[in-house]
Amino acid sequence: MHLLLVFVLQALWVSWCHATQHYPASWGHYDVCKSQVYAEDRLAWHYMACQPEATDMTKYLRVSLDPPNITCGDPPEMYCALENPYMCNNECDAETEELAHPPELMFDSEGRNPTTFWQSTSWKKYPKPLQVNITLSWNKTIELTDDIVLTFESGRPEQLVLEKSLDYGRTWQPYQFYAADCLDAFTMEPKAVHQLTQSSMLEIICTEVYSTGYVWKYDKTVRFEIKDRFALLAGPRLHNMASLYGQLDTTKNLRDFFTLTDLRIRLLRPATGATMVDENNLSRYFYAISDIKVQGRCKCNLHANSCVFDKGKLGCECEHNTTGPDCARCKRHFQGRAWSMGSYLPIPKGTANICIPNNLGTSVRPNASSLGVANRNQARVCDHVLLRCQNGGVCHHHQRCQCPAGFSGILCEKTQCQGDSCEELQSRQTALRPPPAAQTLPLALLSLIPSLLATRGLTSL
Ligand SMILES: *[C@@H]1O[C@H](CO)[C@@H](O)[C@H](O)[C@H]1NC(C)=O
Ligand SMILES: *[C@@H]1O[C@H](CO)[C@@H](O)[C@H](O)[C@H]1NC(C)=O
Ligand SMILES: *[C@@H]1O[C@H](CO)[C@@H](O)[C@H](O)[C@H]1NC(C)=O
Ligand SMILES: *[C@@H]1O[C@H](CO)[C@@H](O)[C@H](O)[C@H]1NC(C)=O
Ligand SMILES: *[C@@H]1O[C@H](CO)[C@@H](O)[C@H](O)[C@H]1NC(C)=O
Ligand SMILES: *[C@@H]1O[C@H](CO)[C@@H](O)[C@H](O)[C@H]1NC(C)=O
Ligand SMILES: [Ca+2]
Repeated sequence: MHLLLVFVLQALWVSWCHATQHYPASWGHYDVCKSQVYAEDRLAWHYMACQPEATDMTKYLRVSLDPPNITCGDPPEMYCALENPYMCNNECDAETEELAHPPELMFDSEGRNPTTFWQSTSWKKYPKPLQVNITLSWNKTIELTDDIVLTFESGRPEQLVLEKSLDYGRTWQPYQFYAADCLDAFTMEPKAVHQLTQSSMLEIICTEVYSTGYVWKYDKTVRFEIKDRFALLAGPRLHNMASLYGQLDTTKNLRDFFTLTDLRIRLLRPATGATMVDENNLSRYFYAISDIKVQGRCKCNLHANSCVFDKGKLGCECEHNTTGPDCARCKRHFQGRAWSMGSYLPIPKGTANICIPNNLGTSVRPNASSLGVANRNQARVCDHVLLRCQNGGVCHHHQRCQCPAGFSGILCEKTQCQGDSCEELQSRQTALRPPPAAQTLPLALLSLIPSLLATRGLTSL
């Protein structure tokens, strides 16, 4: 009975959405999992897709270094400045608190003067490479919502690879390559993130933008540009939010790209500042990192709006009768239909795809299509029930609305577009058509897009 109610409420919702074509900028927070509504003279729950707020994820990670004894200070060492071999006043001594540079100092709160930083031993064994892996582990699937920013206290490395793991460190994939000379270091053509387009937005690039060792005094940061990649989708203004949400909701690669359990910073070659390494004074070459920023949220498959850190472990507080660290299963006795992640569609509150009790007879069990459930295995963009194509659009295989001339948007809900924005929209739709075998995985960066665009002021787009 209450499922029927949900159905009715959803129908109301959707028609409200369609009636309200001028989308408010506050769209897509997905911060509420359920609300009580009064319908047919009684109170009932209305369930919605929900996700935790984005936060500083460095508070919840475990850091490990490889080799483990690569931190400076045991035995104590004296370092010289890269740009001046006579300036040798940087002393590292693990036994003295003021002179020690342990890994934790990459994650303490900055803003103090002087900055606190982790530092490696110097390149004593030159020409044997000085290589360090810094691995950050959450033991939980998380979704990035903002740029990863590494701030170096030393010169920025000449070669560095950022890698990620989606399976708790069993396998690793590169995220981005950084080198002073990409061809030489990785046999890759150098590329900057602003050269990416919608069709190449998930490309793994090598960039030379962050490896200019000699001018490190003026810029010490190395970035992995999440926001710039989001902006490729979000468009110059918020006109395309509806189609954007739809595309993200159905494109597994896109969701996976921003999802991870571990990050690894592979430092492959320190800043040398000049073409020749000064073999007589190797105390000038080392790595030092003062800060690492990782903003993100727990991946809860749109079934939780909070994530708790308990006994050193992050876990979603699952709603919708789901369970598990990522809410990726139905609770016992609530397996009346296959588990499904929540859906961002229909905008703005999504579809909760709650788990339902086992003991509902098949006759009563709701049919996925009759509930407008967005099942990610055959992600439903449109249908003839709740996700109706508007303005005479025709739904094709539940995958897209074919819109008549003059209309656009995932449900053909937009009445017009002018000049450039028309073409842009069309190319975007071509670029991001969901792959035929889209699988089940989440995505949580969506709610962020409006706010990040707002903070960027949109002008740079
Ligand atoms: C760093 O990790 C990579 C795998 O991501 C591994 O191949 C390499 O040997 C490690 N390097 C060091 C110095 O531990
Ligand atoms: C670290 O330990 C390994 C062996 O455990 C040793 O070969 C290496 O020289 C040590 N490195 C430093 C910088 O102390
Ligand atoms: C590096 O040069 C400085 C200045 O000449 C000197 O004080 C220091 O001992 C040198 N370090 C090494 C390892 O030669
Ligand atoms: C990771 O989390 C699981 C529970 O989800 C726990 O059993 C395991 O011990 C944790 N591993 C580490 C290294 O903390
Ligand atoms: C989950 O199950 C409980 C009963 O154990 C029920 O009260 C609650 O309404 C259910 N929640 C959802 C989202 O179906
Ligand atoms: C679900 O509904 C469709 C028509 O809307 C029907 O063809 C299909 O057989 C139904 N599936 C089940 C499991 O009832
Ligand atoms: Ca610090």
